[in-house]
Amino acid sequence: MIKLWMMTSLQLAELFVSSIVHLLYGFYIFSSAVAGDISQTLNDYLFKSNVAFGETGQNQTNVEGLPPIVLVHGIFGFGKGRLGGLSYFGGAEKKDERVLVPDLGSLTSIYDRARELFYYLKGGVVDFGEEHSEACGHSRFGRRYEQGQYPEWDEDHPIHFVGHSAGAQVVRVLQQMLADQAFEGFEETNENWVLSVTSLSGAFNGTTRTYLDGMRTDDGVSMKPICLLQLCRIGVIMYDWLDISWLKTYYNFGFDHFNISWKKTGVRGLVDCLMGNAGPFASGDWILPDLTIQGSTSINSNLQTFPNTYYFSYATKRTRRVMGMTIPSGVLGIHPMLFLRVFQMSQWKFPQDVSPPYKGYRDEDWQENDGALNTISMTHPRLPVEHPSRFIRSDSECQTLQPGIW
Ligand SMILES: *[C@@H]1O[C@H](CO)[C@@H](O)[C@H](O)[C@H]1NC(C)=O
Ligand SMILES: *[C@@H]1O[C@H](CO)[C@@H](O)[C@H](O)[C@H]1NC(C)=O
Ligand SMILES: CC(=O)N[C@H]1CO[C@H](CO)[C@@H](O)[C@@H]1O
Repeated sequence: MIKLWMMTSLQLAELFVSSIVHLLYGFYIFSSAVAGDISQTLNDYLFKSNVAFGETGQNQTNVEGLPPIVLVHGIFGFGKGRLGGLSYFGGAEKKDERVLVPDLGSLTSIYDRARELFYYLKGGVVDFGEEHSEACGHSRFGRRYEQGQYPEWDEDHPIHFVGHSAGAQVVRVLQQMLADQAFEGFEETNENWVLSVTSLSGAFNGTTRTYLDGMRTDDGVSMKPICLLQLCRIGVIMYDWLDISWLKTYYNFGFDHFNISWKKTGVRGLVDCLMGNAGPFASGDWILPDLTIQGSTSINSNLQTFPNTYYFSYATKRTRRVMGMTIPSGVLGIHPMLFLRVFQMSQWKFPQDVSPPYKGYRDEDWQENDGALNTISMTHPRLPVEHPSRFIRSDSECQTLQPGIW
């Protein structure tokens, strides 16, 4: 009894600490974006320079030139134009106008992101597909992209994709959709529309962090009743229901196709969402279920590594092994928000009483991590079948590039 009580209070304390840390961090990002914008505006106003800032015309495409590079963000990520002048990719999109940074929603599912990404590039109204949208209870059609960012996109004008974290998986799903001709009205798509995929800490095989944040270990789809993700769920529903337009242009979770706004659902809709009868969290059509080991396995079972595409992946870790134990690699050099998670993930053990997510699962394989993902998940797709790969320590080992292998 006392032991149970101790465990519960320890868990509550942990929940309290992690929610405060995450809230503070979110607030810090948000306020630095606002501060950045204000100082930029003041600057422009005080020192009106005769150099044109920002957009240099609408010439984003260049048929003769090199293929564009599309940077795909991960969870809680955002594209160009969100959070004011802040850049998710450290300003990479400012270096060249052929670098594109789409905004795919920060908590939307991998499937929905891949659909959105296609129309962002090709242009048109986002079509989530009839079957999927019915199953998940959202509108079939989403945002309209009047002008695609790369309308000439096809087999002869392929694109380089760079995906961070969940973004890497989004690109793989998109490539499979292209191969499967899954976009109505675009029957000529194929896998060779993708010239290369570069994954930065890609979430290929899921992450044990999802369980620490509150996903259930037995199914990998639903949440525990009390956890960080539940707080996040309530926050997101309120944010979307209140639908304050300037806030939403600033930061958007990407659930507009679920019609959560009070203008569309009223108070009853809010109650329905909060009770878990409607919305993305009810149907599981959001990012976390896609990032559990079970979720990734089910996505991966339909994804191929294609022979003509170049695949690169960069894996990261913030742990080291000391006397058979995996521990965080240091106090400095790890972001304070991630430190606790690096530690927790390095100690993570799958509960004994539920069946492991796949045959041959071993806790020690999953202990190396960077606070968000397990290193083993980042190198190449492995679940449910291992895809071809070659481990490279330094770029010099990789003289000639070879397609069809990670
Ligand atoms: C856009 O590109 C075309 C051809 O590449 C060029 O002729 C035109 O001047 C460019 N326009 C702008 C606004 O840069
Ligand atoms: C959401 O609202 C739009 C119109 O505002 C409607 O066309 C669509 O069917 C609605 N979707 C759902 C899932 O209720
Ligand atoms: C961490 C990891 O790689 N886990 C597994 C991913 O999937 C394959 C196939 O089931 C396993 O062999 C890996 O061990």
